[in-house]
Amino acid sequence: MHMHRLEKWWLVFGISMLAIFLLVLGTATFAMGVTPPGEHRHTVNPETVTQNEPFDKPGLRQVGDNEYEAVILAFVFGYSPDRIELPVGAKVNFVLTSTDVVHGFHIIGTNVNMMAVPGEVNHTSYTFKEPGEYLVLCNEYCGAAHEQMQMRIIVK
Ligand SMILES: [Cu+2]
Repeated sequence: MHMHRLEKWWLVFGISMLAIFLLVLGTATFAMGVTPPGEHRHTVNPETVTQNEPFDKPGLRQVGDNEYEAVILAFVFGYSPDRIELPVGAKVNFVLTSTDVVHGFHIIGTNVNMMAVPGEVNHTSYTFKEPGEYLVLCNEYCGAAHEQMQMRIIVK
């Protein structure tokens, strides 16, 4: 079989690139222990979630100097709690899950935008530097009264 010189080079180049890619991937995975973020998944059983810590007592608790943990349950068609009050400058660590279907958790005017997925716990943090009333909306269509699904965060 006759192969053109450029074809041979192209074949060598392609195979070398593949070998380098697999070498980099293999080194990162097995030698350096790099894993996708999904490795730190935090799961719960959605059927018993309301009986177990911390979702048996959703709400706000102080965990530090002007730092809070907000445990929030999303369900059709609302959030528990549906209102939290915070002092200005409070850092809030949100812990969120859903008891039924997929919901959204978007704090309007901020970059906080999470999904509430049954069986999965989502985390994020946000510092409320500006006083005001923050509206939280569900932005994953979840049923007939989806547009009524909301909560408020009052910062003063
Ligand atoms: Cu919803």
